[in-house]
Order: sequence, then C-alpha cells, then structure tokens
Amino acid sequence: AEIVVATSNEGKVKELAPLFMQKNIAVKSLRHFPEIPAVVEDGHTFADNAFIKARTVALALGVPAVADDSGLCVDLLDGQPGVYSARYAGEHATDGQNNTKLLEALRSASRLAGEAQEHKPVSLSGARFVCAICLVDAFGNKIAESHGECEGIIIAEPRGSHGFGYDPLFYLPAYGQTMAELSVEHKNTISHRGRAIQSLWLALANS
Ligand code: ITT
Repeated sequence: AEIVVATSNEGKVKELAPLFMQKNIAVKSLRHFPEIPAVVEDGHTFADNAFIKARTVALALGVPAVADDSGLCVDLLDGQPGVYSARYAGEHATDGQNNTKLLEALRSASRLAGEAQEHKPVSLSGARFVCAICLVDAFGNKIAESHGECEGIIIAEPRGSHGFGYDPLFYLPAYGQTMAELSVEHKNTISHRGRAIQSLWLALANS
C-alpha cells in the first residue's frame, strides 16, 4: 500500500517513512506533486493545521492523505514558537535561522547571555515537541487523528547532526544527548512524531 503525506519537509518524511513501513505502507511526499500549491496553514492549533493540510492535499489529488503538524513549545517563552515553529525567524527561514532566533529569545527572556560562553551546555528552559497527525479520506473527511509529545530541555550550544529543525538544541536528560545525536530509529521510539504515529495505529484499530 501507499499513502500521500501532505508535507514538503523531507526531515519529517525521513522519520515517517520507516514508521509507516512498519505497516507495509510506503509514503509519498509533496515532492512528487510539485503542481500542488503551498497549503495556507492558518489554523490556531497543531490539530487544526494537520487537518487543513491533509484535507487540502486529498481534495487536490482525489486520494486519501495524512499530515503531520508539529512544533516546539518552550516554557520560558509561554509555549512559543508553537504552531509558528517553521517560520519563527521569518517566512522562508532556515533551521539555522530559527535556532539562532530561539536562542536570542531565550537569552533575553532568561538574561543568561553571559553564561553562553561557558563550556558545558547551559540549560535555558524546559520545552516540549508536539506533533498532531491527521488522516483523511479521498473526499477530505477526517478518518483518524492523533497527538504525541516529547519533553526536553533547550540548551545554549547546538549538538549533533541528525534530525532537523530544533533537534540540535533539544536535550534529553534521560539519554544525555540531544535529539540531533540520536539515529532516526532511536528518535522514532521516543519522539512526539513516533508517539503520535503509534497513537494513530491505536485510534485506527479502535475505530
Ligand atoms: P510541512 O507543513 O510541509 O509538513 P513544515 O516544516 O512547514 O512542513 P510545520 O508547519 O508542521 O511543518 O512546522 C514544523 C516545524 O517544527 C519544523 O519546521 C521544525 O522547525 C519544528 N519541528 C517539528 N518537528 C520537529 C522535530 O522532530 N525535530 C526538530 N524540529 C521539529
């Protein structure tokens, strides 16, 4: 089987592909459908945006679709960047620009600027990654939705080269590593995305 994933983020695709492969489902991202215009994500919650993306793509292609809307919620920033995580530093911001912006916001919020020069990582704030998944049928009707979270700490110095987005700044005390230091397989067992997909299988089994 095959499912269209309503995403242009290849970092997500790299993690979602093995998760769907556990159910023998191959994923096809929007990279394969350049004709579909960019989806306007104007929802106020992760769940709203996941539904908007899945529905728009399903209606454009006439096939079922699944979407992942996710982001980073930082305690000291009252939950920001949240649904704005992808465009925190501007409309077409790179991951690097978003990470720089996050550290700037946290340093001014915590007045820890001086400590950033220390050698050991400085923990700036508690944070959580959040992921909402939505599956719709070919008519854009919701079939199932799910949610997953993962808690960590934002550190002042990036570590690791795997993953994407805010992973190098997201430290997991239980593992002594950042999310960017974990393999895709390991990340999938503990991440917001991995948890949301496991919860999607449960929702589908119970429906
Ligand atoms: P699509 O809408 O095309 O799927 P996007 O990157 O715009 O791609 P979102 O609106 O859901 O997707 O924004 C997600 C952002 O949250 C992403 O760009 C990262 O900055 C951050 N993010 C989400 N999951 C992450 C993860 O596992 N690791 C690091 N950062 C993550």
